[in-house]
Amino acid sequence: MIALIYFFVLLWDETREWGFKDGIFHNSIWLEQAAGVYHREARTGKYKLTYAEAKAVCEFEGGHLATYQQLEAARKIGFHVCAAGWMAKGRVGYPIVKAGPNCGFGKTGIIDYGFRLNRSERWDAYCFNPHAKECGGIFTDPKRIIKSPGFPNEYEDDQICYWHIRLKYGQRILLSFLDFDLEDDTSCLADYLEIYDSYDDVHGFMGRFCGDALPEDIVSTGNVMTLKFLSDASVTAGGFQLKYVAVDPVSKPSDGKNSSTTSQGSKNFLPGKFGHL
Ligand SMILES: *[C@@H]1O[C@H](CO)[C@@H](O)[C@H](O)[C@H]1NC(C)=O
Ligand SMILES: *[C@@H]1O[C@H](CO)[C@@H](O)[C@H](O)[C@H]1NC(C)=O
Ligand SMILES: [Ca+2]
Repeated sequence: MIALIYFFVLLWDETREWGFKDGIFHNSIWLEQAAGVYHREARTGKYKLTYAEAKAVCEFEGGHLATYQQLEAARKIGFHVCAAGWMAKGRVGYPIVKAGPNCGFGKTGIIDYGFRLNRSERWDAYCFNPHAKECGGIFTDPKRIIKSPGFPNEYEDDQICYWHIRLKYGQRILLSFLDFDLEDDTSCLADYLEIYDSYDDVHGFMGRFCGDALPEDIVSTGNVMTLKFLSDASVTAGGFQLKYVAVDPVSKPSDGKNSSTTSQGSKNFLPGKFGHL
């Protein structure tokens, strides 16, 4: 049931319309440009972390809760997340770069909920960790193999990896799974791989996978994609290996009329349509 809900929660929003800079689509976050600040939510979803839990999430990854100043420094270089999270000292807020009606009350800046008296309230977390993470990465190569940590050996417990793929504007990303074996449970709450059609793990949810069935190919709608792998505290498995390749824009043959739209916006996954490059 939960898995079903996940599959239907496709959160589209205006972030896809963000600008382009240096040929790169900037729609949100990013580690490489967010000065070590990043957003985390609980494994069970949005707004589930108490202050103590938020702190533990960041510390588990070798960092700590970001200060207001660190979050603001990140925001100034493009870090934008529409989700309130704990900061250091029990402050709560979120960074808004681009004003929008659905987020931040039309304001930009750190939307500040202040220092919370009740630390049992549940929010997300903003962590600060300027050091490299132990798994994951940011890839801009036109093709690449992505493996779970240690593959072909089993992955470890308590792993959190984010891979952000960012290709040239106009390109799309075709993901094909080569090997797949994660701890199996019906809702994929223990270990899972999630795919987002976005440069963050908030928007554009495309699927959550576990077990040993090889998922179908997945094609992004834009030039960015995020993969998130989590393992819980017990039971591991063989892990996964997948490859992505850049799909260049198709120059539209005459469809009868000149459509100004590209394939963008179509929510279809088109495995095989472009062939495997
Ligand atoms: C603190 O927040 C939690 C979660 O929202 C709530 O259950 C609890 O009653 C609050 N405690 C106080 C003292 O307001
Ligand atoms: C499509 O656009 C080209 C140039 O922009 C034009 O020459 C051509 O006639 C157009 N075709 C149609 C079917 O509108
Ligand atoms: Ca596990």
